[in-house]
Amino acid sequence: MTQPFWGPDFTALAQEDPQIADILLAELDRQRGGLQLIASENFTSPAVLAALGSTLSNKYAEGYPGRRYYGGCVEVDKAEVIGMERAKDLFGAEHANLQPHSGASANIAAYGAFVKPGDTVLAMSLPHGGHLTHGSKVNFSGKWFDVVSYGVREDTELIDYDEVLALAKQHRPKLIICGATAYPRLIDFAAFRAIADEVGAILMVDAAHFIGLVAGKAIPSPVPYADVVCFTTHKVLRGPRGGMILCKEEHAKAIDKAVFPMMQGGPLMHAVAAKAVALKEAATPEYQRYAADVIANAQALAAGLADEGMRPVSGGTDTHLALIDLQGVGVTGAEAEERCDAAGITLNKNAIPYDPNPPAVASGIRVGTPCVTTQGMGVGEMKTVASLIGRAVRDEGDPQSVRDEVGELVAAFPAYPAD
Ligand code: DSN
Repeated sequence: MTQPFWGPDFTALAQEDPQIADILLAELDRQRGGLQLIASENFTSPAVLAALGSTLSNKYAEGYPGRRYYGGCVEVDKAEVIGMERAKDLFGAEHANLQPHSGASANIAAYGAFVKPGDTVLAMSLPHGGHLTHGSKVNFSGKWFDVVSYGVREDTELIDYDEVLALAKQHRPKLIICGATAYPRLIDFAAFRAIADEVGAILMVDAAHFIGLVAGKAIPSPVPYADVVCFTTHKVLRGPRGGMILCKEEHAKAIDKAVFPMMQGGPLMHAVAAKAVALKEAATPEYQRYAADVIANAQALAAGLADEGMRPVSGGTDTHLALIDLQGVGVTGAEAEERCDAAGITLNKNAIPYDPNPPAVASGIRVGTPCVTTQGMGVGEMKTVASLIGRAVRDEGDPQSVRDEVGELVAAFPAYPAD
């Protein structure tokens, strides 16, 4: 095989567009130079990046393998078929669609396949950890559907399955959604299946946050229980930015038609190929160890933050993320995000259940361990990370001294090492 001319160096870009080349290099420095604790981010592999930066980006391929609306799809067809087969094998799914451009696009397609504007949908409320696309009034989901929300109990901060059942019986939704962006605990998919069956609803699992843990066999899978599972590919799963859908064979046609032509035009074939690469990586024993380590690190980080006087919502985590209530240290989420940023620690402010503050201020932060675990950090380092966050959040001393220690820590576990 000949060496592709677009090989992984910045020379052509740096010569043609130094402004953008500088931004790419500065962003690489930023990712390497600080602690990346956004629960929905990861460091994808050089192989995935190579597929993303490939000439597959040039190809229009509206349709599906063997049924395209353009000529010249012979090679991209192969990539998509390989990716679909890998997804079905990895997750034990009957059908896979790799074309959604994002998690939100995947969710729009699932709505499109199963409900019509005005239909009733039951989903987790955003302030309790759900997602914008689960019925927020500012999102298509809240504008087009009659969305009823369930939340977590105030005393346990866990999903109240009795409330979900009661709401389902009262409102008879056509679609029930489970899955969240800031819920640190396992979701009982069997309970949701039983509730959906009781009222004759379709069960959609938005697995964007935790699908990588499922791929690594570190937590139970929603696939046997759900009619449809939607997710992003760039979180714990460590693939390219993008979305994916798994479903039962009986729903395959409806899902495929909802992705294209209802919701999208041409698929991003470079992203589809990169998803295939990530799925191959996720099928390895190394990835399974990684997924288990992500959870062990999140648990160690939550415990370390509790030692710093910051309360993990629900008492801890079963997954890759912890939601931390800062009311005990008298700092808002917005202040904490800003102070951590100044110290080279990237995380996000986050509403906690029953939050007295508005979302732009928030009483909590969300921390996740996909990135630091990819870097090779373990539970020992999580104690250090917790202490650095504690000093930054409490604004003790000079943020530069925390920043210097962050720099030393990440230098020992470099993201994208040079060799
Ligand atoms: N924005 C993602 C997150 O950070 O959880 C969800 O879409």
